[in-house]
Amino acid sequence: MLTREILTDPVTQFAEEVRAGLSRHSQKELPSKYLYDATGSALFEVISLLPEYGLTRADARILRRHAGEITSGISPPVIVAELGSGSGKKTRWILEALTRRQPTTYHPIEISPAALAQCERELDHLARVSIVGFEAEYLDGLRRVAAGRKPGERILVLFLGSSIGNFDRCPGERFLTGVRQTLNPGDALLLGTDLEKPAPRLIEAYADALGVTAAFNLNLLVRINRELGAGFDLAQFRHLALYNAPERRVEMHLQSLAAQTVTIPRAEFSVRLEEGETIWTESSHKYRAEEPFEMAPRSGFRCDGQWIDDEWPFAESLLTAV
Ligand code: AVJ
Repeated sequence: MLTREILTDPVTQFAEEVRAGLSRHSQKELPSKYLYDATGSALFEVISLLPEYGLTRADARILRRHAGEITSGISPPVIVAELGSGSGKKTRWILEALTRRQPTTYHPIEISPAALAQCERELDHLARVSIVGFEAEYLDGLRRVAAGRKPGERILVLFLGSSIGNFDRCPGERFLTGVRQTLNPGDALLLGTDLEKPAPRLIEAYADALGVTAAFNLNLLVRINRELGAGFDLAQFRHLALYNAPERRVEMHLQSLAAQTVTIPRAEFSVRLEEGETIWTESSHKYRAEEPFEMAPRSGFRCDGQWIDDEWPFAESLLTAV
């Protein structure tokens, strides 16, 4: 079965956020969630296949090997909500483990309609799984899931792939607190976190030889051109990936190769960039294995288990709402 609810995210919100981020006097920035239009979501799927980018494969290995153990402590009936499902490929292992015990409803929550449609196609064939997707931002979608739960049902929230790494550390914990507030005691959150590794290995992962990550990053300007009528010339920008050691995060930037002024008609403003100036488009924070255990009690959870991949340091942590 396959049904879908659409929650709208107007173009005006995009225009406002672009304007706010690009009119800053200090570091200009754009929200990373806008990287995921249809092209961006497809490019991310390619990134996940790159030899340099081991993150997605590490996550998938953990879920494939340990899905039974991960889900065994959550008492049925369980409904699954996934924050930012993307293609949903890795989720299959969790859903198959649960359907061995019970028919399962799966709610992918995605801001990208293209990714949501792909996720529904990817998982629709699974026996005993009903998919009800939400085209929505994380917490809006999760609130809709929680509002529809039946008495006695537990929610398992999946926040895989180190998507939490896009948040700065304090907002990330506030976000976990927001997730907790929509849940009941006994509900669970499976949290994926990419672990610290040597800076050269990280830089390679975010500045791949083929230039797929560069295309993923530059596509944000293509999207602004298309949706807001802007005049960004891609030849005047380059992709930059750097490791910010004190903050323990990879940062992606778009660097202006010349002094230039770009008009963005549907945001009703123009942005002036100096030669070498950057627009910060994404952060990918890296964690120590003990951090999920420390973040859990500060956001209303208890960490009941953790699984780490040995090939590419990455952790899945199972948090229970207390
Ligand atoms: C999907 C946010 C986890 O930060 O590693 C991959 C996105 N950006 N390459 C990440 C991404 C550039 C990815 N997350």
